[in-house]
Amino acid sequence: MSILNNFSLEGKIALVTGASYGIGFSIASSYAKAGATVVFNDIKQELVDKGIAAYKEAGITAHGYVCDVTNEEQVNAMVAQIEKEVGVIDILVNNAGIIKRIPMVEMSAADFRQVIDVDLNAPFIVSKAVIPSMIKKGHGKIINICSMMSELGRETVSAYAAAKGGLKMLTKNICSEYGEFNIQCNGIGPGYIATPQTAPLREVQADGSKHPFDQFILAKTPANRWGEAEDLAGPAVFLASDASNFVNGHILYVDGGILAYIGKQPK
Ligand code: NAP
Ligand code: GCO
Repeated sequence: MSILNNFSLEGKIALVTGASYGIGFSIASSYAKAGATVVFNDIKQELVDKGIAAYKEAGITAHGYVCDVTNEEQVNAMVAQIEKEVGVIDILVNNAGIIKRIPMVEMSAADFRQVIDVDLNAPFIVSKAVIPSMIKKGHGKIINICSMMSELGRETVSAYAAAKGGLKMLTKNICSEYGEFNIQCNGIGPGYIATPQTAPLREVQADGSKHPFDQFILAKTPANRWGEAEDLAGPAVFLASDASNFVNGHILYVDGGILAYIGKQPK
């Protein structure tokens, strides 16, 4: 038998949250290519429709549901519907996320809470909804999409860093609490990836030059480029597959080397 069989997701059902585009779409597509049945959700019907069309164009039949991951009732109803219509979820990727870039002293408590709600409370709510069936089935994989901000801070992202730091610890706790049931919970910490979420940081300036933040990130990244959503595909398949059955509570940083690097020396 080939070692590559260990990476196959044939026969598995994967739910990727907020996956009609961006990183979630790329991860879900890689799961389909590895043999899994893909299920995703988004807040709005139009985004679910767009997502289904985009998967179709990529040759993938995806099951899309409208659900706000911060709403426990909606999440429980969606998971019950998926179990009925598609089957028990083997792989959950908590991908849906938002960011608000506001200096901390100017940020309202309501804005702070909203980021925590989507980026931290929702992974708790969705994980909680899928774990009981994973226990009954005898296995499960939960992958939380963390961030550089699970380790580092920077100006304007206090809520996001607090949420993603918390998500790293939720990952370790799910591993600690449910590892004995053959559930592996790991995180992926993407570096700076070119998606709609980071588009404002890459906007070309009026004079045609790169955005200062764009230049800053290139100087901080040994790979000397932004990541593409596709860069996360291989690590995501690994963490969803039997190849990682003894990897638990780990955050796999996929960052072109940012966390290893002290930064470029000024000339
Ligand atoms: P994105 O392009 O903004 O996509 C995020 C997705 O999540 C969208 O489809 C969004 O739907 C959905 N979503 C937001 N709130 C939701 C909710 N309450 N319920 C259901 N779906 C919801 O972001 P991305 O860059 O692909 O990021 C995906 C994940 O990776 C996020 O957790 C993000 O924090 C993380 N991440 C991104 C980067 C990066 O550099 N891009 C780096 C590290 C980590 P709507 O369009 O309807 O809002
Ligand atoms: C920011 C960015 C980041 C990234 C990512 C880094 O404003 O600094 O949006 O937070 O999206 O999470 O890993």
